[in-house]
Amino acid sequence: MSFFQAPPQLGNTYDDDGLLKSYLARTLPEDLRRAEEGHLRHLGALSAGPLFEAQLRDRLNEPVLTQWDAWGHRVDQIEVSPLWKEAEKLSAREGLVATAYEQRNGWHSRVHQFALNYLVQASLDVYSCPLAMTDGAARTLLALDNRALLDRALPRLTSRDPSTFWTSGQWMTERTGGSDVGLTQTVARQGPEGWTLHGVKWFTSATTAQMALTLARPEGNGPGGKGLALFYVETRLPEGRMNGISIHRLKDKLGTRKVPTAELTLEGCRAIPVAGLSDGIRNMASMLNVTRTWNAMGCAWGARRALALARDYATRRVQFGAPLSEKPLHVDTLAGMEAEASGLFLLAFRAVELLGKMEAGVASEQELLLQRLLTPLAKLTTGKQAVALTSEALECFGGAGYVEDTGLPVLLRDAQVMSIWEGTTNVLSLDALRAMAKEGALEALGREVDAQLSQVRDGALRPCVEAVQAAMEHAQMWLVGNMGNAAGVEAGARRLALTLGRACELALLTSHAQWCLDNGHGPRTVAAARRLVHHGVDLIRDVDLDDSRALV
Ligand code: MFK
Repeated sequence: MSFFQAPPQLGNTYDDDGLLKSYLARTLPEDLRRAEEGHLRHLGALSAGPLFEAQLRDRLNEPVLTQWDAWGHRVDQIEVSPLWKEAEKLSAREGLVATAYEQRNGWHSRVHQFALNYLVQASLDVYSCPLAMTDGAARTLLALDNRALLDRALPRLTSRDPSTFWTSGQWMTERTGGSDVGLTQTVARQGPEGWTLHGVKWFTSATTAQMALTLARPEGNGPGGKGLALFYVETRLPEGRMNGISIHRLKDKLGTRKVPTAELTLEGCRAIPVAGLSDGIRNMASMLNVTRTWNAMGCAWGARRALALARDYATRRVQFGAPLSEKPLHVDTLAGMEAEASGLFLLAFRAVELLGKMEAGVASEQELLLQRLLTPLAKLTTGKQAVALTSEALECFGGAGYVEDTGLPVLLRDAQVMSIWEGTTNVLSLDALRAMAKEGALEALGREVDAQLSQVRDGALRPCVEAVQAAMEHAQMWLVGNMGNAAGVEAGARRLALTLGRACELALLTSHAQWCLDNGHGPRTVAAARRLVHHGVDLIRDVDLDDSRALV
């Protein structure tokens, strides 16, 4: 008799997610949570049902660039996949950006917005990329308060009407530097009709956007990031032609293959300075803070999707006489993944809360410092976890996890970008160092961790409290001990940053576990916190730099 394996199924992504439910119960005001529950469940059903099915059907559709029409005109049209077209409309309708800007619920608006995205994005083939940049552009225009640009672009970027909704690009990367953006070569020239840009952008994500924020050096300006200015660009002129932009080709990438990522030449691209003619990198920072927060949340929904599929499959796959879900070693593996996914979920949402407080104008000095440090820590820590976790999830399917038409390998390929774009792990570790050195943010993080731990009373959580305290103490001592040793601090920056990120995750998970015990949400998060301790929090090691040099 032939045997056919049943594929993994998804349940409603809201109903099936006990961690999300307990988090929202703890964080959102009760009336808001109750009022929104129907919408959350609706998105959870869409995500697990029609969108997931569409995603599997759409697997082989990738964006196509047409540079020339039949009569030789340069057109540079990008056709995106059917699911992406649907995702654009859905994003507007469901308020996936707008919810944060309508500010109906003060700082909770951000938590609300990201809860919506968390439920649905894993079924939208990384449409989160244009949405993240759209959100970042809206925030940047607000922060820099350019009235004319706000009047023109903000209503579109935050529209709930698909016919008026715009997305934005974030064009930073050039051939000279993805990390060292100060090397940007694009020049801005002022002519009688305004500013034009001239140069090459080497990676532009989601190039179908109607507008972009980008960096260029006004002629005569000095080198480095200070000499750059931030410009607003609309990709098409009113008559429909491209705005001095030609698209060379789409990148042939490992993952995020539904995202049209292009190389562009700007030659006479009309642009408007957003905020003066210098300090472009500083002015772009609010965009980076938003997109890096999206990145951390992207790790949370990617990890949750991988784990949901692996967990369901474990109940369907029988080996050696029993379902995998009854095999102690498989249970151990899934439990380890759940602990990591829980930690990274809470760290990503903590970054969201702080962003929300900052934007609503209710963040304390302390919280502003914390937001500056926690954002890169969340981005870099969750990025590494998402890659490891999705790799493990694929292994849970054995050979099926390595076969494309199961729809599983794409989970890993799409996760891999999370530690690369928006700043690599190393670049973000150095950013975290700068935040600690310049702005005293480590003390703010210490106070945050103490505040989380002060909630904890249950004896089962004692090892978690001790592990966090020991890691934080070690981090502080290591930094003090290496004062004056700039190369040593730089070499150890990633170990330091990951230690702080993991310590923060464990502190958040431990205090959430206590809350769950106190509020009838069960002992599951206690087990997750205890498990995270075993995975290790403190990664700081005294590594001899000369030894490292000898190895490369
Ligand atoms: C779900 C997925 C969603 C995500 C989708 C996104 C789509 C992907 C698109 C991309 O990947 S776009 C490309 C992303 N590229 C990067 O993220 C660049 C990575 N490199 C860095 O972040 C470097 O650290 C940086 C370019 C910022 C270093 O440049 P500099 O010139 O050495 O910057 P410097 O001197 O440290 O900072 C300049 C100013 O900006 C300083 O202010 P002051 O002038 O007042 O001193 C800094 O404090 C400020 N600044 C820099 N980074 C900041 C910041 N302020 C706040 N937050 C930050 N993170």
